Amino acid sequence: MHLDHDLDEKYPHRHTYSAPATERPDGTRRALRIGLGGPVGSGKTATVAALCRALRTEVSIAVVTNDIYTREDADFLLRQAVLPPERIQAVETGACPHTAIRDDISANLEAVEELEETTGPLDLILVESGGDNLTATFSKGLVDAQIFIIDVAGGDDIPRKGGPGVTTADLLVVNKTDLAPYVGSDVEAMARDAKAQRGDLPVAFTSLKEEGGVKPVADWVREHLTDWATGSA
Ligand SMILES: Nc1nc2c(ncn2[C@@H]2O[C@H](COP(=O)(O)OP(=O)(O)OP(=O)(O)O)[C@@H](O)[C@H]2O)c(=O)[nH]1
Ligand SMILES: [Mg+2]
Repeated sequence: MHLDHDLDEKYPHRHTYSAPATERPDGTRRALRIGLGGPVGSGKTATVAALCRALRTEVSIAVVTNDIYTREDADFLLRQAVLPPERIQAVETGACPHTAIRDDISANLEAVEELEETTGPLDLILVESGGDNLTATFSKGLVDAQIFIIDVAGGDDIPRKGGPGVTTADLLVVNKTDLAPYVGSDVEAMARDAKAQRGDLPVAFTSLKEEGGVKPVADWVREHLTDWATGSA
């Protein structure tokens, strides 16, 4: 009796996606997919908007947003006209945001693939998760790299608390540094704690209210795009 097989059929695995193919049918490299996650209100959409403005003349970009019941973030990006409308797709998760980026990624994969088909060839697709908690991370079947965004107003003990986003994201962003004096957050202590949690993994400090404030994140994305294009990522 094939017990394992029977169980597989009865309880199909939810993590059934393997890493997506990195090449298009014509042999060229598909778009680099970067996920942006982090707590509610930390500045994910503001970072996406600033990245689009910084990079849209250099590379071909599209965006997927995730909200629980609405299209708020996609509508914000449309109002801000950061990209042509056909390059912005909204996914309504209808459940905890991490479910749609980690457990059942089918709606997000569909959105990414549709963007590739209808607006491609693309160089970069940014996937913004709905705001969640410190445990939310993206499936490696959905994105090639992930950015975790926290902010100084959420409490300067967040890096010390760790969790998979803070500890393992390819880039940790500490946003809203302009607010640190007003909320009594110690940015240097956040940097020390982040270093202790992450070792050599990079951390960027941003204030998106300042002109060019997204530069450290944009530079990191540029580096990844170069590695991706040469096949070393
Ligand atoms: N002062 C200050 N405000 C910021 C900064 N970045 C974003 N904000 C503001 O913070 C609020 C939340 O920003 P969003 O970009 O919507 O945050 P989000 O992480 O996308 O939020 P959800 O998608 O709802 O989880 C908005 O009012 C932004 O204008 C910053 O660097 N400094
Ligand atoms: Mg948002």
